[in-house]
Amino acid sequence: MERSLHDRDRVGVQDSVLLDNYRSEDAFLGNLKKRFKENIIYTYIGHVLVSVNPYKDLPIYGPKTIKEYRNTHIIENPPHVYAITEAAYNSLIEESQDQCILISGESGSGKTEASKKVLEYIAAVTDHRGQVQPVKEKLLQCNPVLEAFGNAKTTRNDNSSRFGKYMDIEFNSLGDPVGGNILNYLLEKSRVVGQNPGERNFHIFYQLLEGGEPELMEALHLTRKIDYYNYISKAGKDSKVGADGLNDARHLKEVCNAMTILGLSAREQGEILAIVASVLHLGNIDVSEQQGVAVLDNFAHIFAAAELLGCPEDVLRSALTHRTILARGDTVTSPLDRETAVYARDALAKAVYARLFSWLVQRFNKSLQPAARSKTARNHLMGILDIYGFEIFRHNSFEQFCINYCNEKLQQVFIKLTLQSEQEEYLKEGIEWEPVEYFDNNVIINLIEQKHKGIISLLDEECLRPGDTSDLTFLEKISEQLNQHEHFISHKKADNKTKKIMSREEFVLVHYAGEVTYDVNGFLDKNNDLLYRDLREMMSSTTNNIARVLFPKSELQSKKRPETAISQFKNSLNQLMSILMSKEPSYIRCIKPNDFKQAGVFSDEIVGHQVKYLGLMENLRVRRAGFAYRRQFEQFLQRYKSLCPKTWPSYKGPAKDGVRVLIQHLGYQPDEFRIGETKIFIRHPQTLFEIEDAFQARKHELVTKIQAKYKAHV
Ligand code: AD9
Ligand code: MG
Repeated sequence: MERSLHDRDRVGVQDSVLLDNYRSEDAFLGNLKKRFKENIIYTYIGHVLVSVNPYKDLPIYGPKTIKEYRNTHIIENPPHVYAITEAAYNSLIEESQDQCILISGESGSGKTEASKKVLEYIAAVTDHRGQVQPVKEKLLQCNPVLEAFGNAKTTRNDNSSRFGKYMDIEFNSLGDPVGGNILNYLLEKSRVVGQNPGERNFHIFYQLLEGGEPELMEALHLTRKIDYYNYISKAGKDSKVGADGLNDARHLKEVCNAMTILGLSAREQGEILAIVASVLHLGNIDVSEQQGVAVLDNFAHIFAAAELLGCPEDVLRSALTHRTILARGDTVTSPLDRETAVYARDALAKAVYARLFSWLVQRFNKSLQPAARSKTARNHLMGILDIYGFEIFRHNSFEQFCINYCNEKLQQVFIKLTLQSEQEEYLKEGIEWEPVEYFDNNVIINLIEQKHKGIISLLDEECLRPGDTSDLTFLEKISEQLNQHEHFISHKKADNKTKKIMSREEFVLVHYAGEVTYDVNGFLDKNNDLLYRDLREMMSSTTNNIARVLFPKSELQSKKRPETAISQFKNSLNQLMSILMSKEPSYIRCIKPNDFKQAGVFSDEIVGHQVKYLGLMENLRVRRAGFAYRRQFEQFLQRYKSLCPKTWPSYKGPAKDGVRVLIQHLGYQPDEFRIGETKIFIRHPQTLFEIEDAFQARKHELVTKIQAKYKAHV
């Protein structure tokens, strides 16, 4: 294991701040690569952890390593996700500060794995009195269920999260976890009814078909043939076999077991699986057309879906082929044509599944509620954010637009909390300092979310505007109104200026992470997210108890038009931003070393691209241009006072003066430190390493002395 700074040739430096040539991207990449080749996947930029996905199991996790990191300061051990977690946990306990750990990076870079390590660490180091075991167990068991329902195999990642997740863990004043709360963001529900070649639907469908006991399969009217079901086998032969390395049958047992631990009754679990099975049956209901009117075929599946959801078969049949509109108190019912009926069927499947997913999260939250909160002591929260990374596919649609918009917002948090706040802190503390330039992506966020003028407003307007609107009228509108924006390229501008080859159904956004070409097809439909009234009405009176609560009657009675998908997303993201901004953040920036999910392969080009758009070089420059370490006077003095006879065993007087006395005694040169208003700033990590070493030696000496005294006394 990497131990110290002395082994730089072989394993590089553990904090990029220590690189001689810290401005050079090559030096930064070279350092990551050197370490990666030695199976050292973690590197710091100050307190930001950079993690390169090894694509193989490394012996760097588990109880023994956790012990090594417990109660240590971040600088005392090699970089690790445990070190970041320890630091955050420590700050939560010692300084009563709410924390959040923000994990970012593109698809397949290791975010979800990192989030699990954070949780694993917290679970391992808390609750020594054995009082909150059930809470810990529940927190850990949320993941397998959420992954079964919300993750899928994509071309990028065999276990790709297709939803965003923010999990708060609530700690009591003793530092033990007493509860939790999960927020979920925008499940990619289009996947329920179709996937790209080589990809799969959500894991749970395959788990059920592979792992369901014979009686269950019979009750759900399912056969084990995956390619028999349209919704899960459209993507070609890859989807028919289990995803590489995924053991679907075994996972189903884990999922059910986890649900039991989370307090879901056998009845609830049965109803959940019935809903999952109903989706498979819905997908197999064929629709044909006779004289312009949709006709449903395949009775067995209509029957099965109706039974599982708990509605009369004829009601389902009619709701899938008719549409009732309320107009001034009158109801008008008209038959659907084939295309619209297929749309209605798919919309029902997507709505049922996505709402089930949100219901699961709510159900877990109920189960994770703290038993009782103390009236006197405030509990503290540690949030873990694991949300989809930036996506650039060959074909990008509404989903990628939402995901990339979300990443712009997170980059903004990173800028505000790291780059900007770092600079502001120098100002506030009155430390002289030369500002570092960085790209502020606020301009792109404005392009997307500015009221009336931004893409979201224009999209909503097109969705709500009566008359002949379509994806193309939306494109026309944004092309006209945003043509001048430097981060927007319409096909018109592309033709004239950039000579970019774009179809007339596309637009390009120049994201902070790169250019993405979006195809507008489906934007309006997906944003409207329409589910015909007949289907909602039917669902609100089913006898499957869970299905019924997914579609409350109040929704039908509401006169208000439901919010569009993107507006809902925007609001929930903005809420998330304020949650994050109110906490002390820690960062894990995940990097994918190659595009082939392969161990041992480090592509300079692919890593270089991520380093660029994650803003790591800017991060490094800001960090390096300033001071590697800072601490409040009180904390600094408290830790190191024993190193100076004038401050030990006690020091009376302001902490600031105590710090001055202490560092004078230690012989610091004027350039090595600055005294701010509330904190001391130390320029180089080495200075800190030295004082920390001295402190450890002194501690050892004092402990030995006390022990000797005690022995003599006895
Ligand atoms: V996505 O945006 O949800 O598509 P993630 O979450 O960033 O993506 P994930 O954590 O799922 O990626 O990692 C992808 C795969 O890389 C995992 O399934 C593991 O096989 C592999 N991985 C990631 N991190 C580690 C690690 N620390 N050690 C070993 C890892 N393997
Ligand atoms: Mg993930």
